[in-house]
Amino acid sequence: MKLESPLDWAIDQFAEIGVDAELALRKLSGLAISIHCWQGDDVQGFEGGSGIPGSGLAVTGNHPGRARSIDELWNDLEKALSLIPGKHRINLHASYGDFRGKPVERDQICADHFDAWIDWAKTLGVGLDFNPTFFGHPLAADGWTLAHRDSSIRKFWIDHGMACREIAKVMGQRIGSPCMNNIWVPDGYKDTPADRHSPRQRLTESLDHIFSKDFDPGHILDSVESKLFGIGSESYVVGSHEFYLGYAITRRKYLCLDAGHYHPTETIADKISSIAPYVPGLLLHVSRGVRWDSDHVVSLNDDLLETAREICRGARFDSTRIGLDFFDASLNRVAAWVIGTRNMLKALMMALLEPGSRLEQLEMLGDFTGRLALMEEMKLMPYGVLWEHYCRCNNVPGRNGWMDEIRSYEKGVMNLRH
Ligand code: RNT
Ligand code: ZN
Repeated sequence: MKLESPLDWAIDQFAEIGVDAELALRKLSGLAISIHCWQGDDVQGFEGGSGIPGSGLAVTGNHPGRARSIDELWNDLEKALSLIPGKHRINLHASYGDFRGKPVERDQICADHFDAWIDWAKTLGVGLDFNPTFFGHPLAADGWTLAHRDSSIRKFWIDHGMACREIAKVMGQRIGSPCMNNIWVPDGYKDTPADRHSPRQRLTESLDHIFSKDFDPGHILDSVESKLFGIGSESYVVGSHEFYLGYAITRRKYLCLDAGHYHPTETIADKISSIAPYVPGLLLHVSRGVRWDSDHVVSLNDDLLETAREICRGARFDSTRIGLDFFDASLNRVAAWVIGTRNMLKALMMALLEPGSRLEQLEMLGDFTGRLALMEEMKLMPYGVLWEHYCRCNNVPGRNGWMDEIRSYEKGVMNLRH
């Protein structure tokens, strides 16, 4: 008797429950993850400034080897991409432009400052996404930008937002794939406000101004991102979930759901099907909050799996953009990208291997015992064999080997940065 290979055996195991594993892997290879550049340098950027004050964000840890220039960040991203199966996208913040050591005001930035990024992305065959940077700047030092009570400060940030849409448009146009331009602002109060209404009205007006120009959705897509609280904005965030939900629905914008931006027992997985019918699309900022919006590296946990399943169940691949948003300076930063992105892909693979119609059928029959039984049995299915196969087919190391590459890159490249 001829012994089946582990791969054939795994494929058979899935076929037995009505799942075509090879089809699932083909679908997986069509999914692009938008990898955030800011894990590589602790959200510092290349403006020569002081990083992220006025953001309500915190990066903790002091692992050596932070990228300090575009070249270093490119090298690190290329290393990460070489260890991640599939074709993906890179997500930039406006503060990561190629400013060549010259100070350029945020309201003056233009596509020229991103030429080098666009050329780099084209060479690698990756798409680009974009974010205006409404923090880490003297005019955001008090934590207020688009909703600032001072109209001249508001104007500065509106102009920044508009400049960024022009840049994103050029990125999408030159690369030939629509660039997602995501707006997140930190604006909020540390303590109980007297007036919750006016800042929200100002934010609406500023956003409407930024979006007043229409662009081809084949070049740029616009999204808005809410938040529950930040450091220094614990009592009130102008751009709350309800604010942006209403805004995105009425203005036909993508809504960005960041996994760390809700109450700790809420999950973005459940929000996808609730919101998707009412907006042009969703952007996910996949992150992992530990007790608070701590932006830990994405782990293959139940939350992530349920989010991946919700994307795959509704086949919402076209209208859901999957972005990552975490920053951990206590780990090797390239490894953080690799671990987080591979986990996102593993979750998507597992979701694509779900026996969807069987589960739905049980549910329709009211057989909730059968539904739970099958869901639990699915947990020990031979996903690992398929993942190894997928990595091999994409010329990247499987479970063994990639960490060795990180260690030698750390020793030979990152540790030499002083
Ligand atoms: C902040 C938001 C936002 C940022 C990045 C750097 O809480 O999540 O998306 O993390 O823009
Ligand atoms: Zn986010």
